[in-house]
Amino acid sequence: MRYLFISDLHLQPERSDITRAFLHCMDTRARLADELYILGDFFEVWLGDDEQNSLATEVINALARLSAAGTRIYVMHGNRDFLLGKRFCRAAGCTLLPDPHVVQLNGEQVLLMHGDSLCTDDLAYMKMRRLLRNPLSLFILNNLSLAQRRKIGRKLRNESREQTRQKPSDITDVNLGQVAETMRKHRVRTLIHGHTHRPVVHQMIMEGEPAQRIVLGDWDTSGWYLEVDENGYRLESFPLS
Ligand code: LP5
Repeated sequence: MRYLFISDLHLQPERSDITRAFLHCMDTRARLADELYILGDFFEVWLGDDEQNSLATEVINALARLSAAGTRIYVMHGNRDFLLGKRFCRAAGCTLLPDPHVVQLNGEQVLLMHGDSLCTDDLAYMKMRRLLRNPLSLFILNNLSLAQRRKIGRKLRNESREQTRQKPSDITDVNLGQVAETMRKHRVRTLIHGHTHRPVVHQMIMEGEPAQRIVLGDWDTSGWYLEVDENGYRLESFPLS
């Protein structure tokens, strides 16, 4: 079986180059995959499935075509698009995965996450995450008008942009103790996540055995994907033009 993983595309009307690269990827590389996994922050900001614009329509149609062509599609929430819901998934022909989620890839149990919940040294973010992601907040957010959500979303983005600039880079990366604990808890030797925008394959030793943490890249000056098949794991990038 062949699997394709992407995350952190941050699709937005202002970056038509990223949208073009994504659509091309869906019509080419993704067609060769049995399963496509989108591990969060697919959109720059997703304010709810009632948000209708030409970008959303184009993306939904591309996913629906891919799904109809036989590739199973799985989507996980990121910190920018956790309001992505059932209506989007139904239209796009994809399945929403919980975070974390364990899948079996060619016989190996592999843990999939967006990655933000591993950044436990970022106390201000952790506090905000707990506040926004509890069921009561989600209920309230989902029942606000689109205009109110837009206003709050803009405020959060601006505040986050300002604060992230001032945070030391080790604070905004994953906590390695949290990584080890999470991998142990789920009994896996491979973890795939995005969020930190630091794409690399970390080889590690866990309990005397080889293990790996594969960090997907964000799509900005380059596009990134991870391909998995019988020959192993390949993290690849290509220039965005
Ligand atoms: O996204 P990224 O990688 O740049 O930064 C993240 C953390 N920031 C966020 C916030 C998002 O960027 C913006 C959220 C988009 C809105 C989603 C839609 C739902 C909106 C609700 C609609 C009703 O996730 C950033 C991390 C960084 O990753 C690295 O891990 O550091 O976290 C922060 O910057 C959080 C700040 O430290 C704390 C912010 C306090 C916000 C106070 C806002 C007050 C206004 C609220 C009005 C109700």
